[in-house]
Parts: sequence; structure tokens; C-alpha cells
Amino acid sequence: MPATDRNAELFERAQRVIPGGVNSPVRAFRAVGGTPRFVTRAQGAYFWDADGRRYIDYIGSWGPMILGHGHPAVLEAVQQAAADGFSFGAPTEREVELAEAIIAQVPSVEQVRLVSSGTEAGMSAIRLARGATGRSRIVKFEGCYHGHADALLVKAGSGLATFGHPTSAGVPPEVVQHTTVLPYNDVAQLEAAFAEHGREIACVMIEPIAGNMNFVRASVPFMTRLRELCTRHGALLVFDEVMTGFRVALGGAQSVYARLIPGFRPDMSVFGKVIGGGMPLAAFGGSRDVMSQLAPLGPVYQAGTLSGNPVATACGLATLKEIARPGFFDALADRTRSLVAGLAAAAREAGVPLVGDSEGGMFGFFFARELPQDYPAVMATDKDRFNRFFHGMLERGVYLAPALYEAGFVSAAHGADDIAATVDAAAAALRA
Ligand code: HOZ
Repeated sequence: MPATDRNAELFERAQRVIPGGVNSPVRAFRAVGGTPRFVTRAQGAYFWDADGRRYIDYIGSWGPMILGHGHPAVLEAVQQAAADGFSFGAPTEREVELAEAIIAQVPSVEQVRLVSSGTEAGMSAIRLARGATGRSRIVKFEGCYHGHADALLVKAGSGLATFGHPTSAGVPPEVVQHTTVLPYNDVAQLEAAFAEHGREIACVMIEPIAGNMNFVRASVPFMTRLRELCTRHGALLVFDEVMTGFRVALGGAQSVYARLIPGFRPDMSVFGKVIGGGMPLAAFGGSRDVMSQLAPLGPVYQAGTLSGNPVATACGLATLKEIARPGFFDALADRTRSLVAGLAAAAREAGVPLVGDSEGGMFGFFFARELPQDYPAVMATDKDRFNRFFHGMLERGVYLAPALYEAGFVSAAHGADDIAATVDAAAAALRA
């Protein structure tokens, strides 16, 4: 069923006053075509569009809504905090509590600073890494997206992949002259880059499970070598856990790699999404030593009027409290695995090649025979089929990310019946 009048009407009106009609490009449905759905409200695993249609929501605000929408404990915490004041520009106890709650789950982080968005956290982490090491070069990987700070907008995934401009216009070459981009999961090129630039590299930033080229894991040999090389050359290993933090496991992707690589730890971490529970909140952290380079203690400047906002911290704290309950991640991971297995089974039945993967409450799937290991392999998967599948699912009341380059998210509110309904919809869409 195509979008009826109200979504189309709003989109037309939006395009008159907002570039492309949206405040973040992927929302515009350019990759998949058609009319974006304007959301009016959400509850649990669902949201409703401007035409009153209900969708099972698999983006969950692109990750934050791990408890589903409108969780009563989170709602109560936010209402209480809002009543006490929106923003003070002075410290609050809740900021301390949230920092403690993050540190309690992530052993590599001894201190953390709260900011308002993943972009801000990634940008600040890079500045701190440069300030702490006295070096300029940063290394990132093709298909990884670390927010839209200039130095990181090179061969990036997410919306940049979607629109075929992996490096943004408006970023002067001088600004990215210290950025080295390497292929994901390629040990030989990593070694070559360290051999050439080792002593100049301030940090290597990586999405350990890349969620901005759908869902691609860094292999264990690659991650092991990356850790060794960073340590040997005095470069900081920065984990961008904006998507994976408190989402693939309570301790984030670093806890997943720590189970596979003895003693593994990144030097710095960047968080967002789940730690704000749907409010604008993000963070970056690391050892006390590195973090003490930040103003007011050290020479690296970083600041923000809304940093540690009292309503956002209340939302984040209430969310982290719920997900720290025993068994939470086991149940979420089981449900997410059952979704991916169901999609794969439906595709097999329909004779369509589809592969998928998941960790905790984050998942991805590709129309391909093998899971891609890097960005070119993601680009080689069947995009037309994804786009048709996306619309087939949308018509059947299932909202997937409107671009093949994005990961999907399951929440604790998704019940077995929602997964079954999704798999039924997939079977019908794939047959069609
Ligand atoms: N950059 C986000 C996906 N990786 C999209 C955020 C949004 O459009 O809300």
C-alpha cells in the first residue's frame, strides 16, 4: 500500500522548508525511493505514521530505543527530571551517576565526559587523542562512519554510502591530509600503514562491529593485530561504540572481543544512542591518564552548554538500569537471533540468497551468498533486491532501515509474536 495523503502532504510541505524534507539524510528514503513515513507516536515495538498505519519498528531511533518506546520506568524518570528543570549549565548529581553507570560496565573506561551527540563525541575523542599523543595522523576504515566531523568524513558509510558521496563536499583536502583510510578487515594494509606512518599515528578509530555498512564484524585476527600495532607504535585504539555500546552486550563490542582475545581493551571509547535512551546524549572516555588531558585539567579544549543535560541523563540512567537486569541481554540476543534465522529461512524457502548476522540486539542481513567482510563486498550485494524487499516489508507493516547500509535493531519490547509476524511478512514479500 503506498503512503496515502497525509505522509505525502507532510513530505511536500517539509521539502519547502527543510533541505530534502528531513533533518538527517537517510530518513528521506532516497536510497529506496518512495515517501518517508512521518511518525506521530510510538509505543513498545511499534510506531504509527501520519496516516494512522502501525509498523513494527526495527530502527528504534537508529539504536537508542533498546527497551522499546515509552518504557514506563524511563517515562517516569524523564517526567520527573523535566519537572525539576530542563537545563542548568551547572553540574548535577545525575551526571555523576551516569558516568559511574557507564564506567561500571566498561573496564577500559576510567573517566568519561558527556556530550550531546555521537558526532560530538567522536570529534572530541579525536582531538583528545591528538592532544594526548602530540601526533596528528588518524586512521579510519572504509565504510565506517564516525559522525560528520570534517576529518572523519572520508570514505564513510551510512548516509554517505547511500548517496554515493563517501567523501563529503565542503571538506577541504588540507583538513583530511592527516586522515588515512584503510580497507576494513585487511591485515596486510594495516601493517603497511603502520610501517609507513607508525610514529605519526595519534589514533585508529574503528566501529568494531560496523553498523554503517549494514553489519560487518572486524575479524578476530584483524582486531588482534590492530591492538598489537597500536600498542607497539604508541597509537591510541579508539572504539566507536555509538551503535554497539550497551547494545550488542552490556559491556559493548569491546566485551565481545575481550572474550575472544585475552586481555583485549581499547584505549578510548565513544558512546551514544543507548546511553541516552532516546535523548540527545553521548560520551567519550578512556584511562584517567588520557582523560586528564581535557580542560579544565589539561590543554585539550572541549565544552558544551547542553552537555550532561538533566533530562537526557535521567533518560539514559533509567535505560541503563533496566538493561543491567540479569538475563536482559540473553533474552534480547535470543530474540534477535530468531529474527535473523527466520529471515534466512523465509529466503531459503523462496529460493533467494540471503545471509544475516547479529550480536545482542543489533542485526544485519544482505542479499548475497556470503557475509561481506568489507565495504566493497557490501557494495556488491543486491541493492535492487534490498530496495524491493524494503518496500514489500513496509507495505506489510514492518519498518526496516531505509537503506541497505544500515544495521537493524531489536528491542526488549519485540515479542515472539512480532518476530513471527515479521518473518511471515518477509516470506510474503520474498515470494512476491
Ligand atoms: N546516521 C544514522 C544512521 N547510521 C541516521 C540517523 C537518522 O537519520 O536519524
